[in-house]
Amino acid sequence: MFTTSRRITAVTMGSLLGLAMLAAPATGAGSAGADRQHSVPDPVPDTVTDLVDGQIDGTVGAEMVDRAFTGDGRVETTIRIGPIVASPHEEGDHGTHGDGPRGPEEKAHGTHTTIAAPVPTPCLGITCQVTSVEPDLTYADGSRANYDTDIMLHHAVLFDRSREDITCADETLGLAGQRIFAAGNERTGGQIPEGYGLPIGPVPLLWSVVELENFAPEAQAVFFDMTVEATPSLLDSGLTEVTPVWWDVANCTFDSHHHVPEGESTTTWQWESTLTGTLHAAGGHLHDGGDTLTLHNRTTGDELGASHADYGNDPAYLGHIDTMTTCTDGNLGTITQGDTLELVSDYHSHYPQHNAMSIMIGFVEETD
Ligand SMILES: [Cu+2]
Repeated sequence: MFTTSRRITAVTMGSLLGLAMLAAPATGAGSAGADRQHSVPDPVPDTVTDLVDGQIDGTVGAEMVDRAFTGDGRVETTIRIGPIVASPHEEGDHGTHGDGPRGPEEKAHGTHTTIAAPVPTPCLGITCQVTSVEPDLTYADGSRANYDTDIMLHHAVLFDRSREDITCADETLGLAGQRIFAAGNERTGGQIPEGYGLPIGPVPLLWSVVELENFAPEAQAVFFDMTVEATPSLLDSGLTEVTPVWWDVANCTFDSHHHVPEGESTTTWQWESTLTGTLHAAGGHLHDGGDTLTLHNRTTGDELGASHADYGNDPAYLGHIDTMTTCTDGNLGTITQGDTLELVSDYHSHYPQHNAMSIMIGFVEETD
């Protein structure tokens, strides 16, 4: 079902971004999910150049700063992307914050900086199964960067260009590779239920896009950190593989932005499933004003998962969205190829927004 040309061109976006270390051929990228792998970089198509032009301010490095065996066969790796120098915001005005509908009454105004970075593999030359990812935004000394220090993590997306994206396979964005994890400023971790793992190949085919919003009148240097827990699968990890699936009301656009009006609103998006299996985990991302993100299987009538936004739990967020709940108990429901899945996004915003987001990532055990 996947053509050779599509599989091969998925390699090229990383090279295009000047990520020299990503230009290595993906040969031997592991046996897991071999049907979505490819091995040869090829010339950059013009459509991808157009897509990325103007979206990325530059590239930065990334480093594995810590690595420890947890004793139960897992490896915990801390990866730091950066330093990322967020451009100064001349006006430095936050707006005010207060009681809801949801989130602050005024949009925060800052200056955006977007970078691309290679991501070192947590697997050290062998295939492994990732079981959790914990994101954070910090300064060089390890202290946390947030609204209370005049900066926020607009979003970070992690791509595996050794595999084809599930819901954007036929779109230009699909050329970037499979979207396997994302984080907003709420920094929700990705947790895969016991017994399951996300397969990552042995060569560094992971890369990321990180967008920051700086409210300070001076530049700020920060790091996007990820603590990744993985089980090396030299022989048999004993874990069942799951496939990451990205559902997004503005799917396959580079920025995932969509409009929400002032007040209560619902935005929906449907996708005809191209895979068959069981959904084992799901988590969502919304912006200020966001309430709930729900995934339904309209064919079976089942609700598969809901992710709720919350506010006011951590003073560092100054009233902005600080929590998205996740569903990680496993067995959230079944999906059959051809089923209609619907993502329903509820906002109750103090102000109209042109760049809201409503994204859910799920992990599916494919059974066909
Ligand atoms: Cu976002």
